[in-house]
Amino acid sequence: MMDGPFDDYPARAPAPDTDISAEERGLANRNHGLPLELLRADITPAGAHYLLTHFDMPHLPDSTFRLEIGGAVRTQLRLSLEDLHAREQVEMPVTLECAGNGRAGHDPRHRSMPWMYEAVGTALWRGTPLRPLLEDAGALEGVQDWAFIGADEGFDSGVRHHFARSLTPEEVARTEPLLVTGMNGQPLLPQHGAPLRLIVPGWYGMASVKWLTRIEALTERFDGFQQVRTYRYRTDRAQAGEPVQDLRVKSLMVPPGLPDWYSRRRWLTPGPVRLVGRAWTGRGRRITGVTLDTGTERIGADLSAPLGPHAWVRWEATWDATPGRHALRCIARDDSGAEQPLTPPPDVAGFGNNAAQVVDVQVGEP
Ligand SMILES: Nc1nc2c(c(=O)[nH]1)N[C@H]1C(S)=C(S)[C@@H](COP(=O)(O)O)O[C@H]1N2
Ligand SMILES: [Mo]
Repeated sequence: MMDGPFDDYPARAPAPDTDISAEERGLANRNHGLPLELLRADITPAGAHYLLTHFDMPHLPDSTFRLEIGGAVRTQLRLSLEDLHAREQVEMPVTLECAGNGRAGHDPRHRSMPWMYEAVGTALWRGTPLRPLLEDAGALEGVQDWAFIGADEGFDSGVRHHFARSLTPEEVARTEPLLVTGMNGQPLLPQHGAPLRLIVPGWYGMASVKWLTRIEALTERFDGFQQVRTYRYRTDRAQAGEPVQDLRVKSLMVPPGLPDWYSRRRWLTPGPVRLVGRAWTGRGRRITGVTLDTGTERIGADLSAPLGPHAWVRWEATWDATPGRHALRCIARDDSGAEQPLTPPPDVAGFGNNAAQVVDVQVGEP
């Protein structure tokens, strides 16, 4: 790895699970997760939605904000927030998950944001569909990619860049992204990309560029850092890898009983326990089942109606808790036949870890 412009850049060698670096602690304090007990809410309160911000949050006052659409287009556009609000508005529940969610479940672990299970949330996003706006700009012959460029800028691996991602015209047509100015009935909060962000339904969160200020039509494929140097599935660092895109099937449960403050281990009394959680998947696929595995039993969960084609479903199951220590797992399946694995899928950067959550519970007499 290059050092870039900095002296004494900290080592990013794979770390054993016992060794959390000061830099990882710094990232974990800037980027918080969803407290898992709030999985009970259909829509995640904006302040509890997970956050992942690579650089510094830019300050973009509403009155001077403009979105530019340029590059290989017939008509360059420069839109104010008023222009964007005057267009068709839609509101849609979308489940967002960070591609690095579960990274800390790998051993050894890639040094980055050390997520366990909590980098997921479902908000009601409000905005205008992207595709008609791109049609108004009009792609010229030979456009292969649309680049979405955020106002935030920094370094990674020695490369200075704005956070930016791209979608091909086919990916735009398939995912129907939104240009979002509202979240859960309120204006977008600064940490979630105010005043304007992209939301790409069904994809991991990196595609949903925050603080979006420029869209550019390109006659070649976009080669920005966040597109080609990271967010690739690799089992070896030397590989080019496959791009990280669609959400993998996954589920979580609200940890039952009473928590221990430090270890987060759970304590409950014997008898029936109602377990609740959420399950989600990508590409508009449907969750077909969730199984609660208690170590000795496998219990089929009841599923609620999905909130929308790109949002999680609620599941519930009753477990007759018996005295002793148990490892509870929930395992979801979708209509492509995919099912969550029990161990993390191999990936050198810890992307796409959809291994079943394990909740350690102690059942004891009251
Ligand atoms: N401009 C910009 N957009 C960004 C990011 C960023 O750092 N800068 N992080 C991405 C990543 S990795 C994720 S997971 C989501 C997180 O969105 P949230 O913080 O609103 O939950 O935003 C994406 N969009
Ligand atoms: Mo992310």
